[in-house]
Amino acid sequence: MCGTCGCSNHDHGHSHDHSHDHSHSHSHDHGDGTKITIEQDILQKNNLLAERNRGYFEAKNIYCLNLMSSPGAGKTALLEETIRRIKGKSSICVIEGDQQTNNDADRIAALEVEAFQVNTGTGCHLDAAMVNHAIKHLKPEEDSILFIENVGNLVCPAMFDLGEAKKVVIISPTEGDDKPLKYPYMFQEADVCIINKIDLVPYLNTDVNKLRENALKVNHHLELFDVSATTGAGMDAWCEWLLKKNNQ
Ligand SMILES: Nc1nc2c(ncn2[C@@H]2O[C@H](COP(=O)(O)OP(=O)(O)OP(=O)(O)O)[C@@H](O)[C@H]2O)c(=O)[nH]1
Ligand SMILES: [Mg+2]
Repeated sequence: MCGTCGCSNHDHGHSHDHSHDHSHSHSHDHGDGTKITIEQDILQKNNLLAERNRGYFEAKNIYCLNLMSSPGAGKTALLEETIRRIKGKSSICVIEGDQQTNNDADRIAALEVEAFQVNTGTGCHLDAAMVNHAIKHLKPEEDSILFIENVGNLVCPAMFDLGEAKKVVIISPTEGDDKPLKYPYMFQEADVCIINKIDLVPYLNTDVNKLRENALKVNHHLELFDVSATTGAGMDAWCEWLLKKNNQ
């Protein structure tokens, strides 16, 4: 929970044109002054709504993946390359989370895939209410894949269940090999870890074996993929996994 940055305190006193439902965040002021109670309230409310999202996805056989990483690890680039490869094989739509801009939704829309941009303003993660709002607009088809690109942040998104089937953390070697140890919650929560920008490894000091080891040290259940969204290396294995899971 972002108690320090205060991203759950949406009473930031200005109006801005973003599309998510703030109702989850206005119930904090219990007057008892305990942050723990507030955090429990927010997470509990989020979890209830996440279960509703999950029920909707299960009923319609929508395979929902929550992609998370630090800013710039390549979530959108990975999505673009994934979409190019699987577009004819599955119906797809995308929820894009960013603090500001429609840039990422525009990048997805350029591939003729429907995308809904959620701007979180000062918020540094998506929550289940925002996803619930977005799916009412997107109306994903039955038997489809719904990708959620979370706000670029290796910390807070790990705390918020969105109702997804799988959480996917994306890490790039440019970030160094120690990140799973420094930001363990994200890696603990994730089901899949994609090491992107593998094409840059020859130019960096990062030890990718160590990066893998560190990720598995935090969570030995992680399924690992090495990919380059730019060169396409490793993309076949990732897309194969994705389509196989979607058909299960
Ligand atoms: N060399 C290389 N560059 C990549 C790769 N994937 C992404 N990039 C570059 O990394 C930069 C960031 O990529 P994005 O896809 O915008 O990253 P993001 O995680 O979506 O960023 P935010 O949404 O802002 O958090 C861009 O300049 C991409 O071209 C890759 O596999 N190899
Ligand atoms: Mg992006």
